[in-house]
Amino acid sequence: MSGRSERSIPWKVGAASACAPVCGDGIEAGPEECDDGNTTSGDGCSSTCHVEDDG
Ligand SMILES: [Ca+2]
Repeated sequence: MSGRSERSIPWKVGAASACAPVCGDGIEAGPEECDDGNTTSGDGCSSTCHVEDDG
């Protein structure tokens, strides 16, 4: 039997959004204290992804 060619596995590493600490993407990473998926202040997690004291 033949015809079996080597196939390179397409490792897609182009999208770095899952690793990069982007405030508002819902992923708490890097310097972010929180990330609730938005960049709205006043809801407990500020626009810069710092925990807000709702007091
Ligand atoms: Ca927020």
